[in-house]
Amino acid sequence: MDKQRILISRAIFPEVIDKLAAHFEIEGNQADEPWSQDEFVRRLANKHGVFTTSSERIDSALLGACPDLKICANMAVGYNNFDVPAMTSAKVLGTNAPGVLTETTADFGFTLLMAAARRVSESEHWLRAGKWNRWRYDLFAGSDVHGSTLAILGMGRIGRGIARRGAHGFGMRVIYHNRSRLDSTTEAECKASYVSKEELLRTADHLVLVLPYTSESHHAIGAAELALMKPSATLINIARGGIVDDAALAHALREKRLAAAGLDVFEGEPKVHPELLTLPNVVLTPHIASASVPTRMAMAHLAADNLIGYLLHGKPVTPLNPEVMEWKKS
Ligand code: 8YV
Repeated sequence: MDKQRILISRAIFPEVIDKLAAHFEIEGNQADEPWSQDEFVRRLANKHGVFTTSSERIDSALLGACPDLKICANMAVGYNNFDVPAMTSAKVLGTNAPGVLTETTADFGFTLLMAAARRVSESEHWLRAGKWNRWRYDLFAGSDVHGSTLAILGMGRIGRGIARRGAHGFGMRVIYHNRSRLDSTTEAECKASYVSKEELLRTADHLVLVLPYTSESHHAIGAAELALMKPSATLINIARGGIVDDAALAHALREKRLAAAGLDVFEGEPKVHPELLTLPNVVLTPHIASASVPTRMAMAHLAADNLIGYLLHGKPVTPLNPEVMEWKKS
């Protein structure tokens, strides 16, 4: 029997390519060329599966042009790049990569929190610019992390990882808001108390965003929400661009309505709002929260295992729309 055909849309670890090549006929993109959506669709038109990152969009137009497609395996826990209802209608399975990146991403949430609160990037730039000629009592004095109030918006796996770090490692008081409240055992493990979104914003010393991006969470933090926050507070976004109104955030940071921010994700990334680039009180990183070598490797292997599991055995590891499996394409 002929091997099934898959597209790997971006450069990826060679060992993951080898693993997939043992089972499939592969078209890859190890040169990591930026493909237009048309180019992506053209290459996918005769494939049975695709390995995606969150940069590739799976929508109904693409699905209509790819009649053989059975599975899209995202190397990401977030899947706002997938139109899941359209995939379900087209009998195309979607899979994501949950679990394997939880702790690494929670580590990075804390990295940004510490860096923003203690003004790490700002002070390093100043030092490198040769401006350090003497000590001063208030030199880059920031806000404390230990013992402060850690507020988490979105309390999935990563949110809970951040809560545990804050409560157990830094003696922080942890509050959270989520679509649904956690059970009391999980709340106790995380030492986290459920509050309304308004109380979360008003009380936060450090607010960390870890919620998925959907039409409801678009601009969940805009000018009105920022106005509720303490001027001494910090805001950390490791979730998705578009959850924060970046223009409103830049304005609040410039006006010192908010002390500092740490951002790993941006509206329209890799473009960054030009005003954010000019502000000293924001730490900016290029969507690297899950980027430890072991974790990126685990994410890539999980996406590959989903392709192999589904296309060869009908058993994906982490399906998003498992109902598709009942009437999958032959
Ligand atoms: C990925 C992420 O690195 O998993 C996610 O949802 O945002 C990141 O961990 C990125 O999306 C690449 O696919």
